[in-house]
Amino acid sequence: MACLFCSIVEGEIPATVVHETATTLAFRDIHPKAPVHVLLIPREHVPHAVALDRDQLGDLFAAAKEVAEAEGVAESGYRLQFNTGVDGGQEVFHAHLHLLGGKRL
Ligand code: IU
Repeated sequence: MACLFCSIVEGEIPATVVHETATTLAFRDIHPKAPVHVLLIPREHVPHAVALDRDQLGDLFAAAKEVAEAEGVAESGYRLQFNTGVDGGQEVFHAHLHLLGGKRL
């Protein structure tokens, strides 16, 4: 089955991209649960967070820091969240780090 986030990486499905590097992409969540809600993903298909290698994890967290600064939430604080597996609430099986902020969560 086609992966939605791979399609976003390939530019086949539009997304509001806010940050990109050689290894990661960050775009706005289509159903934001906070004033700032950005998803950070590895360009490579990895099904869930626990399957990410150390480099991919490091790249995602480095990108999250940059996005938080660019979105103006670095000082006030924000939440970083991986939903992992069905019971963890994961709906899209391409690993993604949620960055939520802009209000008191
Ligand atoms: P989850 O951790 O797998 O539950 O998060 C998936 C997120 O992907 C969820 O917050 C959706 O709103 C979001 N999303 C999206 O941004 N664009 C889409 O086309 C689809 C889901 I489908």
